[in-house]
Amino acid sequence: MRPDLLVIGAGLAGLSAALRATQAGLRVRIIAKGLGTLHWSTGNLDLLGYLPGAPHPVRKPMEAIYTLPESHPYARLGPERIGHCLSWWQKALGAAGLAYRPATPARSNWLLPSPAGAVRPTYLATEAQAGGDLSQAEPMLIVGFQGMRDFYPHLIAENLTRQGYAARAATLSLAVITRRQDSNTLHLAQELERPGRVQELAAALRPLVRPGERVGLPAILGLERHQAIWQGLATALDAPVFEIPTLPPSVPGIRLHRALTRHLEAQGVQIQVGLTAIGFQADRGRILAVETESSARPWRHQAEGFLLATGGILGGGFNSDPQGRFWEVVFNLPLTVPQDRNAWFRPHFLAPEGHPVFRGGLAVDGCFRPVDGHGTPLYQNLWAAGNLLAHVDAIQERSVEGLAVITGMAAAEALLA
Ligand SMILES: Cc1cc2nc3c(=O)[nH]c(=O)nc-3n(C[C@H](O)[C@H](O)[C@@H](O)COP(=O)(O)OP(=O)(O)OC[C@H]3O[C@@H](n4cnc5c(N)ncnc54)[C@H](O)[C@@H]3O)c2cc1C
Repeated sequence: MRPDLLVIGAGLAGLSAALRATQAGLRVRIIAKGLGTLHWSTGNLDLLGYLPGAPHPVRKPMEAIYTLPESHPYARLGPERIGHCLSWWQKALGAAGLAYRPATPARSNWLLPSPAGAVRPTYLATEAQAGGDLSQAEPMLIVGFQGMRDFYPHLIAENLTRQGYAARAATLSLAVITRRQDSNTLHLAQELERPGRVQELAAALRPLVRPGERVGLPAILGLERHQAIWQGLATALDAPVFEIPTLPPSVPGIRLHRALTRHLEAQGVQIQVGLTAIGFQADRGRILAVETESSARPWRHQAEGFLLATGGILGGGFNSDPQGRFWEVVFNLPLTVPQDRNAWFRPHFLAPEGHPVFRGGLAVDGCFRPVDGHGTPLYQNLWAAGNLLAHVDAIQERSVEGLAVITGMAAAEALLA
């Protein structure tokens, strides 16, 4: 059946837009080349962690939004609308089986330990990661596993201690969880779901934990039965337990991805991964169909409205060539990225202002419709959201998930109006 809305891209922006549109009664279909980049993310929602050029994390992101340039998507929406989107999303995720917690005092950022022992500002934290709150005084015991790649408890504890947080480290044998030599975080999370494993892990941890300590572990505490495993371990240890996100594959990001896609599918949304959009058909300012690659001729997907959430250069929504040309791959929409390779980067790799290429993207109007150089919408029934938007460097300012969720929802609300 022809959908009311065809979403192109199954990352956090596309999924959040689909969630909002479905709950308003639209028939939604999602097509995507791949799964999106949620498997890389911490599973938390970063709203605004750093302001350009400022060395310290933002403590009050809603207040900091007033200092952003007018063209920034957050500045255009304003803190009230952003707050509304976030509480809606938090409720929807709760219904999908994933609980998120805001920090106290209200409308402030959590400061949580990163996998390098740095301080990571985030706005909505998973319950299991919130236990690492660095504003709490309880000392931390960071525990890793010998042979586990990319998680070094001594490095984390040393870096936290240097910044004034009470932390020490310990290492257990990986054999406590698995006999497999080449395990990644996903395998370990699945191993911990086997009967009896949590009790075995608690027995190995118990002699290490001192009274009053909280225990920080890599984020591997279960995939499907995460809540039961995390709480079961804390009960068995009689100590608070928290997760620290790891390098990819990131188990909390995978949990978020699964919760969202299952929730959408249960509401009748069709999600088709493996379809690469390569072109479109339009007539008199309206998109009629999007075309995807197939072995013979392109496959046409018709809908009333279209929402582009293909994620910019990292997600695959933009492409570039060695001459410096940068283009949007589905609708060939104009981009604000400098079309001269020499203008992409500043001379210093770690320039505090960031690099122009990362701030470039798709310019939209107040309703999230892509516009031409004069600010006029190019198509009446095309909207865009997520990391392909212009005037924001989401990785530098630590706003990746916030930008995806908030603009995804706001674009869906604009098309519903
Ligand atoms: C290299 C890298 C670094 C990252 N660093 C961080 C970080 O530091 N901090 C952090 O929190 N997160 C990071 N992330 C995670 C990521 O940016 C966010 O999780 C995510 O929120 C972006 O949302 P999105 O929906 O806009 O885009 P994406 O998640 O990128 O989704 C894009 C979707 O569009 C699809 N698509 C693209 N082109 C086409 C096409 N032609 N036809 C059909 N479908 C298409 C893709 O397959 C995908 O489904 C990183 C990701 C990458 C890849």
